[in-house]
Formats: sequence, C-alpha cells, structure tokens
Amino acid sequence: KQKRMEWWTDDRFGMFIHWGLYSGAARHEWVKHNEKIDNAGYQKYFDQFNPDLFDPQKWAKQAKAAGMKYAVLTTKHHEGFCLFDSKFTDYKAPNTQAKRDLVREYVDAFRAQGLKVGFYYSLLDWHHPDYTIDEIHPQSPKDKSDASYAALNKNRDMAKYRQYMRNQITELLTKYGKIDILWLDFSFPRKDGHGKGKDEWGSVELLKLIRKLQPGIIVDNRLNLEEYKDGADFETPEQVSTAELAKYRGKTWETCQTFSGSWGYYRDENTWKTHRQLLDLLITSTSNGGNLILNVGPTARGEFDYRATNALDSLSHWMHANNQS
Ligand code: JFZ
Repeated sequence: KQKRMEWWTDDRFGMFIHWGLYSGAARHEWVKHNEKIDNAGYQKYFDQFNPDLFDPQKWAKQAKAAGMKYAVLTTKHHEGFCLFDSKFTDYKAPNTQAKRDLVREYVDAFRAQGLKVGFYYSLLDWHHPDYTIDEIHPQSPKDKSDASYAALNKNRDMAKYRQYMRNQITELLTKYGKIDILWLDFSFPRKDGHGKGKDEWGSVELLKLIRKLQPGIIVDNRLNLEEYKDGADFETPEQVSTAELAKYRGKTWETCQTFSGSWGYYRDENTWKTHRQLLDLLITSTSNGGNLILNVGPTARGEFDYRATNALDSLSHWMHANNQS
C-alpha cells in the first residue's frame, strides 16, 4: 500500500471534473433529486446533450498549467448517465448527439499531457430500474413507512444492480489501460434501513474485483469499508475549511473542494472562491500532509466556465512565479 501511494502523496494536487446531463440544467449535479424529477422529466437533458465544444486536450493543458498532476472524471454520477460506451446500458454518451465515448477522449488527452488518470463512479444510480428507492432517491416516498418503500421497490432488485456495477467497473478498468485512481461515491447507511451501506453495494466483492483488475490502483474510502483490511487508500474530507484540515495530519487524505459550492456546472451560483482562497486551500492541504483535488464543472457544451478558467489561470501564474510548474 505504501508503495502504490508514493506518486499520489508526491503529486499532491489534482483536478476533479463533474460532467454529465445535470451540466445542461446548470443548477447543481443533484438537480434530479432536489427537484424530484423522474426519468421522463429528465429525458430532455439527454436529448439536448451535445458537447460540441468538448476539447479534452485543452482541459488537460489547463490542469497541467495550474500545477495539477492528476485528474478524476465522473464516468457516471448519481443521475446514472454514463460518459463512456458501456455494453450494459443505453443511457450513455454514444447514444446522445455526442455519438462517442467521452471517457476515452479524456483518458487519451490527460495521459498525453503526462497527468495521472482517475475515474469517479457513483454507487448511487437514480436511473437504473433495479436500484432500490431509498431516503435520498428523487422518487423517495413522502410517507417514510416501510410499507411505502416496499411498494415502490417490489420490482427492483439490488442484486441485479450490484452485478451492473461490477460489469461497468470491469469495463472501466479493462478497456482504458492503466487507471490510477478509482473514486467511488458513496455510502449512507441508515438505522431505519432505507439507506445503503457496504452490504447493499457489495463493497468487499467490488473492492476485490478492483484490486484484481488493477493491482496498482488507488481507491477512496466511500465504500463504507473502514474496518476491512486494505479497504481504502485515502480519506476524503469534503468541502472542509482550511482550519479543519490540520485534524487530518498523519493520515493519508485528499480534500475535495469546489470553485463555487456545487460540483456540477451551476451557472447562476455566486459563491466563487477568490484566487487567494484557492491558494490557501492548496497550501494548507499540502502543509498538513494531504492532497487537494479542485473541481471544475464544465458546461454541457464541454467548456470550462470563464470563472473556472480565470481561477486556473491565476493558479498557473502563481505556480510559474514560484517556479513550481
Ligand atoms: C458526493 C456527491 O453527492 C456530490 O455530488 C459530489 O460528487 C461529491 C464529490 O461527493 O457528496 C458527498 C459524499 C459524501 C459525503 C458528503 C458529500 N460525506 O461523506 O460527508
């Protein structure tokens, strides 16, 4: 474990990329949940998805210039839409106006810039017909009784969904060459039984499969396997303040942070961090022995918003001035 973590702890700084159909709604990657949209209501974002400005070379160059050494892209977020060409679903980029596997192009472009390549894969899936409706599903019942959950879930089978995840993870870890990081997201066990934890995900089995397919891969800790030997490679303090980061000293960790609050493109959000705040995050993370992964939420057309580009440019100027790049 020590060995496989060497490059990662050395590299310190990465780019997170949240991109999917929600980018078209442009108001948070949880929009399907937040607005209780069903599959029919969400279909327009699939029909309209057309990333005509997608230029992963440009993304990779921007990341590299900003001093980032690795990247993690959402191959599938909670909405269930796949940016890659999966045999196991029709709900994928090749069936949109994009007409191609966008993950493939991301991998090629980032690798060409010498960056390490990671995949985010959502355990949650708000589109799959076998994924059971739980407390945080868009179609979760108003009345939280066991009976209403049972009625909603009578034709849904998590065992089939677990197989779907294993199939897709196998595709992701066998069709794109060496993958450096797998970022699985996330467990939410609930005492009342309407959440999901390691048994619902089949976490142990999934992790064994991952380590078999890609022995050198680095895996995050959101599979709910804290007590399991070799269960996770790093902790993931999310959106915590710089003051809190000192608490993670001595551990292996990566804080994930956004430019503006949401992870998916949110056009009208007005809480963009200043360039100084971003630098503080980077400095505080590295000086406390951790990694920082800064998120960009590209637009549905495949561009970085000018505010993200400005922030990345500013980091790149700082890197250059300090001779770090
Ligand atoms: C998750 C996602 O729901 C979110 O959209 C984004 O992808 C982010 C990186 O990860 O959000 C989480 C997951 C776990 C916790 C908090 C937010 N957690 O464990 O505190």
